[in-house]
Amino acid sequence: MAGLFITLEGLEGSGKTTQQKYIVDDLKEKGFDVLLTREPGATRLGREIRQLLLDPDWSEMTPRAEILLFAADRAQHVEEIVKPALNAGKIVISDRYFDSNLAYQGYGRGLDIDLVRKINLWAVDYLKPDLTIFLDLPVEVGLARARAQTVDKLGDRLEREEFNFYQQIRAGYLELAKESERFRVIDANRSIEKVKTDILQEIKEMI
Ligand code: T5A
Repeated sequence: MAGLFITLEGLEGSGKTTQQKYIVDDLKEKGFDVLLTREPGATRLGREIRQLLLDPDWSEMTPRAEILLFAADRAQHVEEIVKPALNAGKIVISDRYFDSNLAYQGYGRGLDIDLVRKINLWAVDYLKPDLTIFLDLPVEVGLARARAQTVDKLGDRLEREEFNFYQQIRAGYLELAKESERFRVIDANRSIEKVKTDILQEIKEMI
């Protein structure tokens, strides 16, 4: 495909949303055509799925159902938004992609990683990112940041999970990063400015 596909990964509160605008501004300034998108919920179907996934009322949702709902959102997202933009030569920045499924549902819920990977690769028609920026920080810092900005301090369905769930996710991301050359691990427990500088440097090198 003609474009470049960059994904942002990390725990709640790691700063993905905060950093997006700097990335987009920087790339646009350099003359690139950029598309910013996210998971779950970038498409019409995805917005419905997002409601189901984050609503605390769905406490009975099983891990397998959860994987498949995220994968369904992703399948629609790739076909409707990501692939057309890449084919048009754009740089696509996605806030989360299938590594979230591997980290949260695979490592976090303790499900078979290879199976979660297979489901996801099939769902996205084998489209892998060119570069994945993992914003790493201690779980307690991320959750404190995320909870400080939600009206309901208990948070959404996933934010109500135990501390240990997030520790497994963080360890899972670090494991994924070790296995794959497309990952860059950035210390997100620093000032917004410092994190921004490192992210922009990684993207510059990639381009
Ligand atoms: N999920 C998702 C799965 O389980 N499987 C999947 O396959 C997928 C795709 C999505 C949820 O779904 C899960 C993961 C999530 O639980 P979401 O609402 O999209 O939920 O939530 P998040 O992506 O987690 O978004 P957050 O807003 O919680 O995290 P961000 O975007 O990483 O953090 P951000 O930028 O909003 O920052 C949070 C706060 O911290 C401050 C910001 O100002 C903000 O107040 N901040 C900093 N403060 C100090 N220093 C810094 N360096 C800071 N950077 C940001």
